Amino acid sequence: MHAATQSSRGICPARLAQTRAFRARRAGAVASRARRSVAPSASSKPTLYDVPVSNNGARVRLLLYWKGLERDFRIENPSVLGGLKSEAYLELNPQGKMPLLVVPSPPSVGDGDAPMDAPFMMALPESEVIAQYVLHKYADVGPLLIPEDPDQRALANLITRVHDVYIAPVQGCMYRGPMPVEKRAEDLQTVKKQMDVVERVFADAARTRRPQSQSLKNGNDVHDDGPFVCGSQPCFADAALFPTYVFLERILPRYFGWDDVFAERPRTKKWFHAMCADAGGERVLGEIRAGLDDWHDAGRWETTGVLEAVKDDRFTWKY
Ligand SMILES: N[C@@H](CCC(=O)N[C@@H](CS)C(=O)NCC(=O)O)C(=O)O
Repeated sequence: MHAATQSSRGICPARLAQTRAFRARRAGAVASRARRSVAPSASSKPTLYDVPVSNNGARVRLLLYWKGLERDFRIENPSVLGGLKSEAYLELNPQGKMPLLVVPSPPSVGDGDAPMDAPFMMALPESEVIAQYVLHKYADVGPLLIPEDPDQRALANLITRVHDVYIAPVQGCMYRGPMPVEKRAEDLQTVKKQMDVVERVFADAARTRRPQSQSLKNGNDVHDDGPFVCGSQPCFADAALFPTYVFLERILPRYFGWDDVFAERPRTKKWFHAMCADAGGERVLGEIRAGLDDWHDAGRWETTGVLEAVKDDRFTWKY
């Protein structure tokens, strides 16, 4: 399963042509056919539908990078199915959002390979659900990325929850539109508040590590100070939070005039820099920043009305 022999890059030309033909058929398929034909073709690998700039998808990609699982998954742009709002995609994820993981059926004994039109086993949307699936399904591959200490695990879950419930739903205020100026300002205020909440959780996580480290250090006031959410090793919470902070760190100064998104958030700052220095983090950083630069070059912040909104001095834009 972990061998690279079925990688789309290593696939034989005949199979590649077959796969391409299959994908072409699939893109034009009507919804009733999509459920059958959307199976991840000949590779029988799980397929992650996602694009590089997607912060929710980057949570899953980062876990794959950290675990060394990249060759065991295919990553496809949802455009191969006609886009997020196509019938074929909505059949798999009625929310019309990415990421989406399509897990193929296991090949039957003696098959050798999955048939081209094999039905998939499950279509799994929602980045946190996919993340948890990857963490548990591949628990024995690479680092565990789940804190063993229950206190640390609870705080990792909390930071993930704060991200998913309070930040991700309003992050669009930074780059989507048109949007009523009042709503944009209100959502931005929420983003600012939640950045403070995240800083507090970082502090709580460090505090819960302190007694153990103190005893290890013979009572000195030295404790495990990170830099990651749960200490010296990254976990799933780092993967959930970091891609969105790549958005915040790039967009808020550029378009909303913030001087420093980490001012008065020293723990978050230290964490962010550690994540940027991490090989997997650096990779995700590059993927997302390149996507944001493309958006910039395409004039996204003009067309969505962001630049116009921040001229409205009835509201606070710079925190
Ligand atoms: N709760 C979902 C949110 C997914 C989400 O909003 N994805 C964005 C990309 S990061 C998307 O698909 N946006 C396109 C759209 O909403 O049309 C998750 O965590 O997966």
